[in-house]
Amino acid sequence: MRILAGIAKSLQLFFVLLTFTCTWAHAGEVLEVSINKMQFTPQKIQVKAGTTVKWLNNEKRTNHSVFFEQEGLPESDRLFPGESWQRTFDKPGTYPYRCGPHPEMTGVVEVAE
Ligand SMILES: [Cu+2]
Repeated sequence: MRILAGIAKSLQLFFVLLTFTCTWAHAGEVLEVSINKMQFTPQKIQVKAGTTVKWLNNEKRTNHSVFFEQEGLPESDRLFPGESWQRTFDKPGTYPYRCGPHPEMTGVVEVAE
């Protein structure tokens, strides 16, 4: 019985920690945009302020980048298949972007309060 009580205590602690970790992770959520078939998917993503957006290149052989040209920011590094790049959005607003080598590939991040 002693051992069972010990296990129950450990489990309880485990769930308390799990709950705490999930709550904390929610504050800085990470959402993913897939890059595949010469498209950003979803093309328009709506997030809350404080969210990190991660772009993942799911192509077989094409490389892309994420370029917030209108903001005057530098282009991301070229993302080869399997590579990703991320940006955290702290301020509400509309953030259009495009792919560096393929200007016809566009997307937008809408950040709400
Ligand atoms: Cu591209």
